[in-house]
Amino acid sequence: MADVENGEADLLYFPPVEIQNEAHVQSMDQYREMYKKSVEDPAGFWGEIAKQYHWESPQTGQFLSYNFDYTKGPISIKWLEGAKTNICYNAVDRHVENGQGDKIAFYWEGNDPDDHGKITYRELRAKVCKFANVLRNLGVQKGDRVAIYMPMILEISVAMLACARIGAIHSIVFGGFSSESLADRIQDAKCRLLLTADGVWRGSKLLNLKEISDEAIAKCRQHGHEVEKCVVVRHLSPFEEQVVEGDGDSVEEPPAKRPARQLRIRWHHDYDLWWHELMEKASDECDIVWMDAEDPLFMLYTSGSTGKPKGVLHTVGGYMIYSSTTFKYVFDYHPDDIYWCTADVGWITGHTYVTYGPLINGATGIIFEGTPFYPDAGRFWATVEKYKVTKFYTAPTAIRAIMRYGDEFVTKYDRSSLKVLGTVGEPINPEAWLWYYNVVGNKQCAIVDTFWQTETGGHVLTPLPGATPTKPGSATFPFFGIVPHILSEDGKEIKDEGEGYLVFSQPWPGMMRTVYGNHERFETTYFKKFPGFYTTGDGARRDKDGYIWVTGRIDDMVNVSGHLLSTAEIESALVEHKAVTEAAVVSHPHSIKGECTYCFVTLREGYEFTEDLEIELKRMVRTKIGPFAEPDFIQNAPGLPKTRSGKIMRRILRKVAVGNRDIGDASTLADESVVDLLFDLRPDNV
Ligand code: 6R9
Repeated sequence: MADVENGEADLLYFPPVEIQNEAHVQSMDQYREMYKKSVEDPAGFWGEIAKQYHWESPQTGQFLSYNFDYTKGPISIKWLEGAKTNICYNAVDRHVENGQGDKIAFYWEGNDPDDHGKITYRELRAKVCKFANVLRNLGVQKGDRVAIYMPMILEISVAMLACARIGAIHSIVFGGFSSESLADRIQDAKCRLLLTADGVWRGSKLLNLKEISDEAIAKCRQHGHEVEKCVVVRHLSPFEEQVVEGDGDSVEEPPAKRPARQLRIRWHHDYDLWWHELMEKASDECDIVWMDAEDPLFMLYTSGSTGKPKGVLHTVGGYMIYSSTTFKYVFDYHPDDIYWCTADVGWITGHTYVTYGPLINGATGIIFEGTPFYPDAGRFWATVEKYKVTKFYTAPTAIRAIMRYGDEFVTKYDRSSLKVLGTVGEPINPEAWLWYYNVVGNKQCAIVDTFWQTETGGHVLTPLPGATPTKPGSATFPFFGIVPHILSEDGKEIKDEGEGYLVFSQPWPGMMRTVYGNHERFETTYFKKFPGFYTTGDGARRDKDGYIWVTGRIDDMVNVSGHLLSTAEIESALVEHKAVTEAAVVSHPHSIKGECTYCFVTLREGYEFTEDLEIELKRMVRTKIGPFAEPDFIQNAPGLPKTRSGKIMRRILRKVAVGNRDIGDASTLADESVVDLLFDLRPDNV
């Protein structure tokens, strides 16, 4: 067991010699030299890297033009404007043309360990071409948005690449979101096409994605937005289908592979189409649409502090260069690697480090449908042994959850293939870091704690496996091209040791370009707090050795198991319940999830706070947002601590949530007695 208290966490962990000797970057001196060039001459540095990819025609405008200071005009970021390329061509065709067609692009590992598959680059090219033709036949054109609501199956990457091939903008919605969240995102992006699957097993839970999709389509219709077609992958019912006539629609009740796993889905002849039927008829050759480097590639929604999610927009050229370069250096990629990122493609980590980054490098990756606990808590390491995984990337919340089951689930599997172990999504506590290092990595692996965001497109603070001495819990230093600063509340730079707001002063190729359909929101959210800087929304501390430690969100955002949720979004779900007049949600520490949500609800006259109501309220949040957003704690709050101007003092609610009566200065409160009452009503089970 890691001995955090005895100072193990304060030690420096140096790169293992074998990793260092074959690494792309082998020392801090080499890192510093490359870093210096990347920030002093971004056009030279990235221009050199850009030569590795195929460009159909050279850039015509400037290599880089930008404005980070809204007082001087609109915020804009442009890399390689005028250059024509296609990310699908670079991720797939290029490798086939270079003689790598027989290399495995992905292994697919199903929820059930007996379910697996694989696809070579050549086969992937054929599938992508077919589906790109399907999209074209359905009338999808360059610039159209396509919604994707799919599980972790090969088709999700095929769908992304097919969109990219013809210049359609994909908008993936994570399979754990509710029909309401899906409908909101479809409408915001004005998608006319939805791609989904019948359903998926996650551990021992069955998710009927088609039913959720149907509900979302119906909700869109109620709001006057028409989803014209829904393409459904037959995933749980791979064999002969049976059609049972229903009332009006027909109900498909196909025999499942395993009898216990039958899934009934409703079939709507006006909009539903089977993926496999469309694919059968489509040609496996499809022309590439050459895109401007600054054309949109995809949008991905992330929580906004006002409650309404933001469609983060990424563009083709910069994202291509950045996703692949961070992949190459941060995982120290070599052609014989077997790389596994456990993230769902529905999140940015899956976009950049399951699909695009690895494929652009020609890597062999794994798409994993299951969970870390099915069939048991050894699943990750059984899978590492099965495929001889060399580079592994997961979230601290998964590490903490697995740790609880004891070391044996890890040590009984052969992990000697592992070289680099990555984490992402939230700060990793030193204890989990040390367990990952000592037990999983057997002290033979480099740990890379990678800090980044949906908005940054790829890693921005991270160690490099062959170069950076690491400290448990620190994301260490900036990646190439990233210029971090720590600012105080009044915008003063904290140069040496100290803590404040984490911001960046220069653009990098993979950063977001705008919020889809709302450039003003982009400017306000990220650029108005400190003119001239991109604000991450996170706090950070620099220690005496210059290491950066990300301390967590400083806006009204909660990071539950690595998923960012806005407290405002949960509050608005709660007040939709007829019993609730007001709600205030704060973050509460959680030993596995990192953080969880603690909700205060003020009830309407005539309603009583009961266990049933608590269950109903939790369900309300599940259905409005998604199962992963379900609150852990709900507390009755006859009143909320407010300032005289009516602002809820969340700082005080956070103290109530953890039962800490040391609430500090409460003099600005309109009514101080409310605080004592809240402490008295605090449930015992917290
Ligand atoms: C990639 C991703 C972004 C937020 C980010 C921060 C937190 C991510 C972290 C980390 C500390 C790390 N975060 N990685 N905090 N150390 N290594 O997770 O994107 O879903 O947009 O979340 O996650 O708070 O601002 P996204």
